[in-house]
Amino acid sequence: MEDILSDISIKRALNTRVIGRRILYLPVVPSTMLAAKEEAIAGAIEGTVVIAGRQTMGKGRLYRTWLSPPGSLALSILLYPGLDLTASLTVMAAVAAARSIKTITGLEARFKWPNDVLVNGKKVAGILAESGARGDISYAVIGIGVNVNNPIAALGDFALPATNLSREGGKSVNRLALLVNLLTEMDGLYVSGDTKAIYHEWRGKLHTLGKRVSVVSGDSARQGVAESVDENGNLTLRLDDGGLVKFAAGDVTLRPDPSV
Ligand code: BT5
Repeated sequence: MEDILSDISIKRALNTRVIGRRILYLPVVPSTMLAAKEEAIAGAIEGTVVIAGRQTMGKGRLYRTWLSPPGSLALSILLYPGLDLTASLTVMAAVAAARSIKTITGLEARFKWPNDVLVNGKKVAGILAESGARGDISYAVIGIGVNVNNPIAALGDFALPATNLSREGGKSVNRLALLVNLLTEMDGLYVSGDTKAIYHEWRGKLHTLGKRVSVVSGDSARQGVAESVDENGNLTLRLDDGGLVKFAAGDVTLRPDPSV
């Protein structure tokens, strides 16, 4: 399979039911999240996928930046899920990413709550779920960025060290094959709607559980042991005084506990 991304090469290699019914490949774009939202506002069909050769203003959570230079993968999927599936989209995308990484590179991916995909303890991919509405139609956009063959040194230093698939696997990775596999896995999970099974697979790869962490929300931080996560990705933290606090995935950042 050639490693050339284009509307045609992707469409030709794809055999999915919902995700990828429409493919928009853009060589350079500020952010595929914004492009996918514009598609939603214009009434695009469910399963529209926007893929970028590179992004100039890639977005992370909480107004952070995601760098996606050439050689990486950056895509956003437009969905019109019911309320039942909306909360599971980040978990679903993480599972799809881990499966495709395993299939295409043989590497085992693990997750750092709530949305980081790690290989050998370093961040290889990030997931961002956003939602909006056009009139009374609610939409969700799920963004996935993967470091594939892009040089890591060029990214700079992050709190959580970054890596890419070619470095971890020792050889360059065919991005088209990875993309097609990722969309196919996501399609299977989304169409199945089996949130229980998806959650169990995700939880099994969650390296955060049982660890001492600091949960940062705005200006405040709480320390404790990450005790459990529920099906919607909410984390329960066991505080040192024995109390329990629950955190929603959307609005917090996880750091190692500075006191250990
Ligand atoms: C994420 O946010 O990890 C979600 C990233 C989602 C990116 C995709 S690409 C396609 C779509 N279009 C977009 O514009 N976004 C989505 P968060 O957990 O907030 O992590 C962001 C943090 O990761 C940054 O503050 C950096 O520390 C670090 N970072 C930035 N670029 C990185 C990279 N390429 N690899 C590893 N870490 C990175």
